[in-house]
Amino acid sequence: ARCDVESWEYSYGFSEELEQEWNWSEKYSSQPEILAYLNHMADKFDLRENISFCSTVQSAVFEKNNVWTVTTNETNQKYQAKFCIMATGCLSSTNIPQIPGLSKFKGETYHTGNWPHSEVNFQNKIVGIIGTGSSAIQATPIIAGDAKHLTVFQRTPNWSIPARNSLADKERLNKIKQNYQEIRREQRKLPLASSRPPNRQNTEDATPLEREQKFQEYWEKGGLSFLGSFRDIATNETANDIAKKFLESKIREVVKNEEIADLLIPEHHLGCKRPCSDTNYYETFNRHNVRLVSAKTEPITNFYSDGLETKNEKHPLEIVVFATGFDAMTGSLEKINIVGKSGLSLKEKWGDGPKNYLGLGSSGFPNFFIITGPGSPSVLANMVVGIEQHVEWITDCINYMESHNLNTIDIEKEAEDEWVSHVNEVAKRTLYTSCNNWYLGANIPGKPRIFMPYIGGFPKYEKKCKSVVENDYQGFKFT
Ligand code: NA7
Repeated sequence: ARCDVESWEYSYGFSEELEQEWNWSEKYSSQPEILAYLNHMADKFDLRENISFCSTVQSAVFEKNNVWTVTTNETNQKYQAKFCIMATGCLSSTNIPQIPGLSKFKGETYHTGNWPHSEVNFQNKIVGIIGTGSSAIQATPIIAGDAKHLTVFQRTPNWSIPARNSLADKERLNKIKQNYQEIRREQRKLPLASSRPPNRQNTEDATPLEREQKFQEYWEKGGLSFLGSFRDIATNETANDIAKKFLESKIREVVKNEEIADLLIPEHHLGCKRPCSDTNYYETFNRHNVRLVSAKTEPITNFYSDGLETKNEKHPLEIVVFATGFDAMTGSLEKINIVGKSGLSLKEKWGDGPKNYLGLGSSGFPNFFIITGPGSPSVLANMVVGIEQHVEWITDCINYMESHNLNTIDIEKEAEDEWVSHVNEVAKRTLYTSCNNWYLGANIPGKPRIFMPYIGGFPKYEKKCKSVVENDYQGFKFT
């Protein structure tokens, strides 16, 4: 898997030295290179001593004496601290659907979000992949190149734009390095906190020829920036339909079999399910060793010892890859028993959806912060910028508390309620609530349907966070 924001900007900006010494080898780096970068950073800043590895946190409880007690599973070890910061990630709690008979399956199974560190060998194997989101769209062409046969089990097709990954342009990177801080400042002024300014024109203000040229221009740039080809794609149905027609024609140009192309073309609004950025995804369906099975006619019913079954057919398989996504944004937080001031757990409090203020914390949970929590731009902006902005805000807040001898910070309930309704109201102005997506929690059976990330854009959000501080931490209360 690769990042879907260019690597030079999908990287930390807090250290000029780190920025200058690190060289990305590709436009969109792959997982091993991103991991190498993180390891380099851990060494450079001597972080390993402060990390307790292989620790699964079981509970975090706010005690009467205003400290958090955190307990880990493996060693049942307890840690105490004044502040508890959750950096558990938006897409880290994997979702494996409850398909009957899975325990009977004798072959190998993997989840794309929980991949083994040792190599998985697909050579000459009969493989099935379940799902057609971003992870599957990236994995499918690579697995197809190795496997004897690959069956892609598709429940809902997704829109995907060629990433146009390439080796890094060294000259361009050197220019960026000369001006890195300035570029990063400019980046934060853009809705997605990423370097490509969207086109400010509305689709219907352009002539058909201008539209075609603009779509082509953004399509050639590659990746998710296609969504910025016109400013109203995410909000206006007609504009969205026009963009979809363009992408449909691109899929049909590549996929030779018309029936397969029909199955690969999504119905939902472009952007509603997070679009994907691929390398040779559609081309893969022209290969002789790849088959697409659509749940429209052939839903998966169960596993058996040698494969899985769909409505009318048995599919013998040696390896099954679950590319079935995540319990996004709240999953990892709710797996931990987080108990606040009144003895209520975060999971109980969030039973109807994640009640939060600015995505930074939740009322009744003092001295408790969440990095890129629900209610913040998080997954709808450059994640690394979102993380750094939260780290800066939380660090400043802790410094403020320490320098003013303050014991606790909590959130006013009214401020929280107002923020949650604002987040929902902004989302309703877009087309992003019109389909079943993980932003709404709609991929997890029983999860409340609430639009979780803040879609108002990174600059507005950052401004709000700053103004809260300038107004004496408006919406927060201290003791
Ligand atoms: P996604 O985007 O949530 O995709 C999961 C896929 O798995 C999606 O196509 C689902 O179909 C499919 N799925 C889930 N459960 C089932 C069952 N039971 N049967 C068949 N198919 C199923 O996860 P990814 O890991 O690809 O990407 C997550 C984000 O990571 C991505 O958006 C980027 O931001 C990075 P559905 O659409 O629900 O019908």
